[in-house]
Amino acid sequence: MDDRSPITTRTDFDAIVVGAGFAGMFMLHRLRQQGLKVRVFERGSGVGGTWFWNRYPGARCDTESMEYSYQFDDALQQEWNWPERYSAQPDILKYANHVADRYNLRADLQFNTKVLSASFDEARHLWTIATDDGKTATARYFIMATGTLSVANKPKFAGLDSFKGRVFYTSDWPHEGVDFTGRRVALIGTGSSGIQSTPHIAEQASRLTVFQRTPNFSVPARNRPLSDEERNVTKSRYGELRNFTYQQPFATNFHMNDVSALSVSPEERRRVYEERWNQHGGLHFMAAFNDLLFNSEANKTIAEFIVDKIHGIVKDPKKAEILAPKNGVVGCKRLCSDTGYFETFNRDNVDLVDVSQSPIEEVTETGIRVEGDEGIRDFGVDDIVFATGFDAMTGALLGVDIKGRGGQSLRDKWAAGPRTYLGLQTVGFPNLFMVTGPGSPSVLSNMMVSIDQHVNLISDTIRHLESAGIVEIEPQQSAEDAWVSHVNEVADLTVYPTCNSWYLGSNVPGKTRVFMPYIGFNTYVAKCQDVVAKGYEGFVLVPSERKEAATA
Ligand code: N01
Repeated sequence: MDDRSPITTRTDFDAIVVGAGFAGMFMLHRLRQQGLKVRVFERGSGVGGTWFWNRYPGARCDTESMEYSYQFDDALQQEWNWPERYSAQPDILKYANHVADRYNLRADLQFNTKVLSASFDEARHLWTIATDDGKTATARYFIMATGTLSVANKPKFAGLDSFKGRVFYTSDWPHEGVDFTGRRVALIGTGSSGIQSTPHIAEQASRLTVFQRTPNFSVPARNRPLSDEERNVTKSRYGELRNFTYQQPFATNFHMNDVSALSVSPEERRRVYEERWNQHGGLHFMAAFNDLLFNSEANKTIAEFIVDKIHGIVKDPKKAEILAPKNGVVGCKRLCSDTGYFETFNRDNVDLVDVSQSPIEEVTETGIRVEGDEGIRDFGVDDIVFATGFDAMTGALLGVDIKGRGGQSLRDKWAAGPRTYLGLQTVGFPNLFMVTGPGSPSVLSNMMVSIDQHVNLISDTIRHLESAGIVEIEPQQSAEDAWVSHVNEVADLTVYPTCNSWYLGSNVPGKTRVFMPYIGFNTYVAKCQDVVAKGYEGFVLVPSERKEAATA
């Protein structure tokens, strides 16, 4: 918390930003550079967003460190030394804090403050924001930098409140850490968070029982320390590398092998997959061939390869059978990147329970009850770890009760799924901007690059509005409708809509199934540039009355 006086007056700020993760911090920096008075509200007690909350053992980024970092200041990227190829959560949080200090961001950050609601005043072209400290503040621009994976999906198992042991969520991990020594631990969920934490918890716990609903594809991350030489080589051509990633569909350098998986012999395919598995690792796997995400026959070849690997690693054939996805589509759910995940199931203290056919029935005082063909099975545990994911992309946006023009609620408008123009704005909510909102590349890109692009676009737009005397910006209905259709048309060209994933919101009970991210960062950037070049094509820009009168 900063030491400045609390907000006591209305209309205090030019811009109010929600969230002090990487998006909110950069947004603040950019707008302050433009001379705007900005306040950032953050519900946590520190900066870092997702990296502030997700402190579970093994938490690590799946984008390479030298790319998963800010690019707005060459001095910053030259002076910072990432220790590993893929950064661990503590290193990323250290970096976030360094940035906050280096640019004196804390002066305009208000921590421990949750934004509850926001409403638009049409007569005054202002947003009024209410926070959980009972105060309100107004601003001309309201910017949601709330992240895409920031609201936890917490399954409501019957009896959970009666459980006498400890309960943890990977997405809200205790800051002091957790000691599992001598404990019997249940872990529910086998997405990236479960897959990363499993090997670490298994090392400490007396027994770890993993409850798996859907088998997942995971490949070795091949993480390792970065040498000075490697860092220096990247730093010497950082500008060139950053430009290159801006032209890539996922805003990262995946080393795409620009050949169809179906155009080569089975032996050659195997050779390429082995090379990716042994050397590149991680998400680079999806670039082993150029059609893995577009052609289900091509995708089957990589699925078979990974399934073979799982059977080769996991010694107990029953466990291997449960772990290996059947008819799975690789990358449809985000591909996981692990260090020793499948190997962990060879430990004597690790069990695996398939809950795909017989879901977790309830949590009892002493453990987890599963009822299925084998009758009722009780698993006595001391601790339960939920690695059950997020209400992704819309959860945090709809977590604030946002009311736009005519008192329309964003929750109502998006009841059947999010509708935006460019993932940036939505009709009926003037001057509300979303950083990496639904309909933008966001989670299907290197988030740091998408944040860079969106923050620059929003701040440039605000600069334009200020200089042109525009008091409101909002998408045209036709532009929004066309964009929503386009996002879906592009998704339908790929394998993404063919499974249940958080990209579609289908991991959250009751959430409408709609594909949310836009696929193709490079085409998205070109589209945004074109929109701006054409005078903000697809947006309605309302001049101030004074200006209207002057030009009448
Ligand atoms: O969440 P998930 P996550 N009963 O939604 C299961 C990023 N991330 O936190 O598949 C039983 O992927 C659910 O089962 P199912 C990354 O983008 C990145 O792991 O729905 N199980 C699934 O197995 C990632 O994709 C990094 O059938 C239940 C699991 O919980 C995203 O965050 C690290 C259940 C949730 O998996 C989300 O990952 C961590 C229930 N009632 C996260 N409800 C890196 O950078 C849910 N599940 C590497």
